[in-house]
Amino acid sequence: GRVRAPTHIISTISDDRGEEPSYAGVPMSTIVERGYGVGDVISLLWFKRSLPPYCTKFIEICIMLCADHGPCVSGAHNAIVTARAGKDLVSSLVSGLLTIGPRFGGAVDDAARYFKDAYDRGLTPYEFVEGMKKKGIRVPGIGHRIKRGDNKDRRVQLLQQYAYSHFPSTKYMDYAVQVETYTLSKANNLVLNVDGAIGSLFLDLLAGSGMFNKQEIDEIVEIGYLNGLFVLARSVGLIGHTFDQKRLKQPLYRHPWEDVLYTK
Ligand code: Q5B
Repeated sequence: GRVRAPTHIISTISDDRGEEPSYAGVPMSTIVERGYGVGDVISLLWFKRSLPPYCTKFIEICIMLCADHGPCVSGAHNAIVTARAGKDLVSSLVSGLLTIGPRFGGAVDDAARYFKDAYDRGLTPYEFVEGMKKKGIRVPGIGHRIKRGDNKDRRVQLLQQYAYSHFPSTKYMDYAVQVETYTLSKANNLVLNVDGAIGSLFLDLLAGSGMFNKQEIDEIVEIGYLNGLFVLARSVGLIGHTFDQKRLKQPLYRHPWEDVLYTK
């Protein structure tokens, strides 16, 4: 019989061979006709399934809330400096994106991993936080440079409010809030931050929507899909900052001497 030559690439999320491209089997025309949004497209291309509207709306809220956080954060600063060095859009964007990591915006996956492990093992917030301290690991999803217990992050509150009114269960987020209550008793800056809110709420979405089995949830958490939400969202802001600098015809950035401690 006919033998298929081995292929060099396996792809399962999209197909451009027919009359029109399709995402996870859904043709472009259907996506447009049914009024799908970015959340639906992310569901198809990342999770290979159509998620219920409350889930796709949640994904879109995450993206809207994380799109930008002003010019002073690491990513925007890098993009601004790069744009002012005369570099192109892609260079400025990438320079900003490269700052996303364990301290800035890239703690979503680890927050989900650690909150899930601690909750599933039945650890009290005290046992979890003190256990992390003994291991010398900062709790991902906790802490912020400018937010405080008496000045909480509005984005976190908005995500929580949405989940309370739409999610069947918020057990992981409730656990993250208990962790926050404990960390705030130690220091006023140790609030649940936007990474921790998205990480814990996405666990609730995965576990409560009935759209994923246990093996799929473990795989999503293990591979680390969730930093992708911050990366995608913040790209919108980083591109905006790049255009802003170019529109303003800003000159080459040079950091002022007065702001450097020259020491031996
Ligand atoms: N301490 C975020 O630190 C930050 C602790 C902790 C235990 C913790 C820090 C951290 C985990 C990673 C994380 C996401 C680096 C943050 C984001 C997006 C953003 C950004 C924006 C946007 C801030 C002072 C004392 C020390 C530390 C202890 C701090 N965090 N202990 N667990 N998690 N968090 N990142 O203020 O005894 O004095 O040595 O790494 O979730 O990135 O808006 O800016 O949208 O753009 O620099 O919101 O919390 O505090 O380093 O001076 O620490 O607190 O051990 O204790 P800070 P430090 P000690 S959201």
